[in-house]
Amino acid sequence: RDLRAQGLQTACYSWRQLQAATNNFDQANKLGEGGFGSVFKGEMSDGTIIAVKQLSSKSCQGNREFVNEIGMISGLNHPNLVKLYGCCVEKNQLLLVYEYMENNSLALALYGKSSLKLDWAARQKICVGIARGLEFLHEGSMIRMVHRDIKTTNVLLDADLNAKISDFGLARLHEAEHSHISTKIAGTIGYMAPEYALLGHLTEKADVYSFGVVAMEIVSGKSNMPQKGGDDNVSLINWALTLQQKGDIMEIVDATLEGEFNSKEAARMMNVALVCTNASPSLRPTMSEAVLMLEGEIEITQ
Ligand code: ACK
Repeated sequence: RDLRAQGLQTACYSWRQLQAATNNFDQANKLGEGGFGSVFKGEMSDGTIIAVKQLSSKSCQGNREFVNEIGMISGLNHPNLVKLYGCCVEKNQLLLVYEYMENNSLALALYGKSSLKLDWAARQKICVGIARGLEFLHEGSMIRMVHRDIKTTNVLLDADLNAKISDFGLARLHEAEHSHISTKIAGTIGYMAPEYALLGHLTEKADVYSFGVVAMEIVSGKSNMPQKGGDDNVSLINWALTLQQKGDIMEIVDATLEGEFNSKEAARMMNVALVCTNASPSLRPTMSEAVLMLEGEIEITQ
């Protein structure tokens, strides 16, 4: 009812269809779990492989994010955004149906046990892909949007290692030309822009900051997620800034890849990461500038 009231246009799947596709939500088909519930792999009768996100409980928060996610991305089409095929709201269930991403999340690719070997070319492609997806969200369609929760677990990789942004549960429309003050701060520690985390100032530049953290992780192979019991949430950024001041920023690059190191690509990604994580939002580039910087089309000025 909610969805129709909002005039949302998205394909509706029947419960029976999704039950058949996932073999009755068999645990063997479970791709993983998030704060919202579980994700299952499925195959439709026409052979399309899908990922089905099932909301675990009917908590108000989850419900709101579910409806928000449909509202935000139904109809958005971009090669660097995970495609929402549709949803199912039958039998008191809330299910979202997405295109299936063969190579799981970027976090898993970087830090998982059976991590993919991502060479510099792959890392550059992933970094540019995320930047293009965000550029599209910010300025490429009729609506302007802030994702609010860009991090390595919310970037998924397809069979060809194309990066696509997922999880739009926290996304917000950019309502005004000027920054808007958010009363409820939501996002992930380690990725949140300081002006947003501390003051609630939400603009596209908050996503630019989170993107910078992700870019730094892609280059360094090190996570910026706070460690349990750790006391420094922004260790990676602090480390990079210290190295930058000393003039040896390249020390941060992933040691396992140093041998096959393409210094131009890695240096560019690292420098983009640094401008994007500038403490002052006005000194961060826009995402279209970041794309051009990554491609070497414009100079990076700190
Ligand atoms: O890193 P992962 O394997 O990739 O673990 C998470 C888990 O579900 C919870 O979000 C995976 N996941 C989410 N959406 C998709 C999708 N469209 N295709 C494949 N895996 C997905 C994600």
